[in-house]
Amino acid sequence: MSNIEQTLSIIKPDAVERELESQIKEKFKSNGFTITKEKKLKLEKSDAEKFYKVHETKPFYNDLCEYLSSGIIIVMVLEKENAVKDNRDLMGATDPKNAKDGTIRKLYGISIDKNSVHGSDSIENAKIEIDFFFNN
Ligand code: IDP
Ligand code: MG
Repeated sequence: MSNIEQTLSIIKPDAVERELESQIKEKFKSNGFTITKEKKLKLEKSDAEKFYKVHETKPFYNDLCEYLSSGIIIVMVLEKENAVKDNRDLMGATDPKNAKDGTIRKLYGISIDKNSVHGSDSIENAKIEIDFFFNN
């Protein structure tokens, strides 16, 4: 039975600045993901605040929103079977120090805040996040 899903991925400013776009996209493609939509943009801080609203009570919320809106990002819809979980596995742990070998954050992440990629954490949030960037 086919279980094709979509998830939202973002290449964050630290990775765009270091020109890691093609390496990271290659990682998605070689792991079976198709990039079905994509755009390159710079968020206003107020947009980042909306996007990360689930984290608004966290101590790092302000820095996180400053950071996500600090430079160009590349936003993509990734598609494959079990895309949400498989992308989380391919990304690795939030803190690159704890990420497994071969994961994107282990390979490219600098620190817990500059961890190179975002990925939706559930099918429900994937829908909300895809809508946020592509249906307006
Ligand atoms: P995730 O990106 O692995 O889903 P979340 O817990 O959803 O991790 O946090 C969103 C983002 O906020 C992380 O990717 C990271 O950049 C940042 N972040 C999470 N925890 C911390 C922290 O303890 N200090 C600073 N930044 C953090
Ligand atoms: Mg998250």
